[in-house]
Amino acid sequence: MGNDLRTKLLQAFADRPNEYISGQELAEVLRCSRTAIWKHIEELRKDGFVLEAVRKKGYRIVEVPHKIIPDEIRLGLETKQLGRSIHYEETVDSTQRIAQRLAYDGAAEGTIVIAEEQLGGRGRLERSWHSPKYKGIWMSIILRPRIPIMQTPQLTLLMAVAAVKGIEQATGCEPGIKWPNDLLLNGKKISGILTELQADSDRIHSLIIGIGINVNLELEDYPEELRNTASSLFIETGKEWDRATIVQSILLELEKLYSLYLENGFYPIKLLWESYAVSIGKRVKATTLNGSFTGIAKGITDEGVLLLEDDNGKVHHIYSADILI
Ligand code: BT5
Repeated sequence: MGNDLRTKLLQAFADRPNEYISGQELAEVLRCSRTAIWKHIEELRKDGFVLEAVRKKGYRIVEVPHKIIPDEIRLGLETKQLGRSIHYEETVDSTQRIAQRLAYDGAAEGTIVIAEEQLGGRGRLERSWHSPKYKGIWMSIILRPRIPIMQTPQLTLLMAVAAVKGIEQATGCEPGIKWPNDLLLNGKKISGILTELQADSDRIHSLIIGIGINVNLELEDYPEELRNTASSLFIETGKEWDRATIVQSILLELEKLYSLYLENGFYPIKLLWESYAVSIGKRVKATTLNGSFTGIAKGITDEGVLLLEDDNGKVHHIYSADILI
């Protein structure tokens, strides 16, 4: 019933483009209360519609939400394999979960899952990833590399480099990488990467790389607790960006780096990663499941492990942690 009203409301606006329609009139045409109209207008706003409200005149739709339509991604996509198969949804719990299922069912390498909104977007260690509708890139990519399981962290670092290069190509902004998986712009987190594995003891079946990029989020789109640490391309540049273009350039960069990696190993990726890293050479605090360590981040190993030298000169190998610079 509620959705029915929403459809009728949108139809009423579509029938009279650019005109203001009063709440009273809408209520009469749709045979409902003005409160119901108001409630649906608020819902539309949350979903990315821009509605203007003028006293004594009424409401008018100024802008409809921009979606990432798969055809838009395909048009102008220069990759051979990555993103050639696109699974697109409006609302999902997590694109990772869908990609896991597709991978299990045998989806081709390079298949991507992309959604306008995630209700249960995840970070590492079951933390949540805030993914509001139409505002960001919430995407999972299925890869099937033939590499030893212990090398999988390298793919997270590779993805971070691809994302930096892709964002730079599409927007001119160059984010820095904070080990292992955060992209920062002016010190704030604009993107995070989550790599998950389907494997048995000696073979990787699939690697699901999830990436969240805050593209057109405004400060109000974040919950209070993220406003000091998170940002978006829109907040940092004052411009709205086309998400499909960013997806295309990231997929292209990822494809190039991935084949470089499969042919030549991690070393060339490591050099690139180090050139974008913001934490190396600095004093950082690493919080791991086994406690916290403070010291100088010396670099990463050939496996992608962080080397942290504490105040006594002891070097710790950090496999997974949250880093405070
Ligand atoms: C990450 O975890 O940064 C990995 C995020 C991966 C998200 C993508 S979206 C597509 C795919 N589908 C999924 O379900 N996930 C992937 P981590 O390093 O654990 O950081 C998580 C922390 O970042 C949270 O605890 C918050 O503090 C913060 N956070 C949550 N949402 C954020 C956002 N949109 N922007 C910036 N910070 C955020």
